[in-house]
Amino acid sequence: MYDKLTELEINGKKATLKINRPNQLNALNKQVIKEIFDHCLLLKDNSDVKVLVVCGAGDKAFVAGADIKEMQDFKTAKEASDFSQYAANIFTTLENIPQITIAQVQGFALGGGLELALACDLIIASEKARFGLPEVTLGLIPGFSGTQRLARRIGVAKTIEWISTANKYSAQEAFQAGLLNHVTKHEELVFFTSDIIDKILKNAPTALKIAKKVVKFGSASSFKEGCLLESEEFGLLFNTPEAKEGLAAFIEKRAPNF
Ligand code: CO8
Repeated sequence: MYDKLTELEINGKKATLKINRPNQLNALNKQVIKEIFDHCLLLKDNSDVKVLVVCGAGDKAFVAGADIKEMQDFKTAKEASDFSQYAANIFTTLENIPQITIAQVQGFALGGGLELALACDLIIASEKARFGLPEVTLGLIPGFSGTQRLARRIGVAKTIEWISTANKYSAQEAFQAGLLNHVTKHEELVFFTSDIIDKILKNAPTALKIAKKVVKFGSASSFKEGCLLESEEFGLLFNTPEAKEGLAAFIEKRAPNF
């Protein structure tokens, strides 16, 4: 029996996944990665939960990267490469769960920690957060799909600069680069995130899920294929009770009851 290093708390339509190793700045070891996977499987089949917040315990770090101490024990290139692929697949599972996911970043999001945030739909950070991919200082490169996800989020040129300089960027700089959805005052981070969640939860649940699915699909396929799926899904939604209620509520000048 071992202690859990993560917590999944479900509260009605909202879930919170906390990485809980504050003494190690929430570094991602194999156990944490496996627990993230287990939580994703649970959420994938939970149609009551609409929003997931991913956060790190303590005030100092969201996640300070993959667990460097554990990585040092890797014996072969294959072991390292297999772990990289395993974790990258789990981050893709997280990316594709039906819930809208929000990384709530209050401190360091470095290396694998930034890669975890990148697997979330939105990133909201406090002004104290720091971002970066310092792997080259260890003689490595990002290994949890950061080379790919960061480039898709902020562009190839900035990504190569971020990786090759290993700089740590302030929340303001990360916002300006296009990484973040919002920067808040440190003490307002949780409140601000809750406010966004309340806005999301007012809307039609099936439409939320389908919107995420279509945007994600389109970002990995051609414009034409994305538009085709959008039209198909638009048609399917049109026949749902939620759409009938939403349209009727507008005409009747009342709030919809989803
Ligand atoms: N892994 C393991 N332990 C860590 C990590 C980490 N990434 N980060 C911090 N810790 C530990 C420290 O060792 C220390 O533990 P202890 O008290 O037992 O010595 C504790 O957390 C507190 O950390 P510090 O004393 O270092 O705190 P500071 O305030 O002095 O510094 C920093 C904070 C700047 C965040 C510093 O801890 C740091 O630089 N951490 C490492 C950041 C980093 O390089 N991250 C990238 C890691 S590599 C990676 O993520 C690759 C992902 C792909 C992997 C693919 C697998 C095959």
